[in-house]
Amino acid sequence: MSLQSHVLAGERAHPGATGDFSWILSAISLATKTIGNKVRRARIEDVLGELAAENTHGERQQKLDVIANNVIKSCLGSRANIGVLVSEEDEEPTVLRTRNDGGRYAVFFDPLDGSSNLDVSVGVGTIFGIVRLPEGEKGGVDAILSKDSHIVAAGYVLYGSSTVFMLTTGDGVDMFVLDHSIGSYVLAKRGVQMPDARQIYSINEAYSDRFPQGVQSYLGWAHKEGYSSRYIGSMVADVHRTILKGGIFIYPVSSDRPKGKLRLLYEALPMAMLVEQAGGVAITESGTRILDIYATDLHERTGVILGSTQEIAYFQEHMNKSS
Ligand code: AHM
Ligand code: MG
Repeated sequence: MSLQSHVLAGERAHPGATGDFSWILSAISLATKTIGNKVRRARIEDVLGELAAENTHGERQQKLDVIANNVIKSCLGSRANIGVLVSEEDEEPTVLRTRNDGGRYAVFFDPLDGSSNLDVSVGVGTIFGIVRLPEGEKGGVDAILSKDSHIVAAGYVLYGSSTVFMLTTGDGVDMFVLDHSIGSYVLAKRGVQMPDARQIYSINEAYSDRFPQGVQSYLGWAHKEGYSSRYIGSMVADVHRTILKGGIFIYPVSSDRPKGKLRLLYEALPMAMLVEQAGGVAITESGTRILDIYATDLHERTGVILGSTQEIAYFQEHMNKSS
């Protein structure tokens, strides 16, 4: 079954569905196929490497960050039910239309996460979350930061040895793989479930000395227990492995990054929704459920700990003991 027919079938099963999702998801599907193609051809088309300029967060942008951002914005920009687009690459949101003019949804995205790995052909990905905007007059940033906005779908596309699309609309996680011969995402697994336990941790351990005491204590314990370490440094690839094989992914706050590195709206929240829908847990180091955090700033950062239920329980024991 293709992604398109899967989404349409899901909508048909819900009386009163407006077809909004199929419109938005078909735009995301088209955008990610285009980005995947660019990623595969990047060396040939000479679009690897950094741009001379930094983005608004003071980070060096890769040429492909900008290309991927433009692709998504042009695909989503034509969908009449989208009110606002929020991208990691743009300081300001793109406001397309107000809620009263039919802009029922906001889409958050990181167009090309892990892009600094592109030069060495490591898997990178696109992350997105779809948020239903509250009724009323509000539009733009106010609507997104309102406590009445709810994430209703999330997903990522991993451009790896195969191109994988993981999607949740709140009813489990489904995995699609791009069949290049027909140009469609085809359903590979319905109802993906994360294993409850697996002795693998995924963290940039070189920063250990700067992590909170509880994180250091957890790592010391995991060493003694014989855990394995797997860290690609590309969130989509690390989270994808964690969902399929189990284990724990940790990007905590640190003394030099007191708010963490990863972004709440377009990295942490979509991944948290996927992980929970796959039967896992997604929290901050203080134990707050990521899906319960409301952003106060579009580009807000947060610590991210997600993974198998048992592994998160072990992690929390160490955090609680050290607090
Ligand atoms: P980016 O959005 O600028 O690509 O940064 C996010 C990436 C994640 O993919 C990954 O988990 C993390 O940065 C790796 O950071 P570090 O190199 O500090 O381990
Ligand atoms: Mg990113």
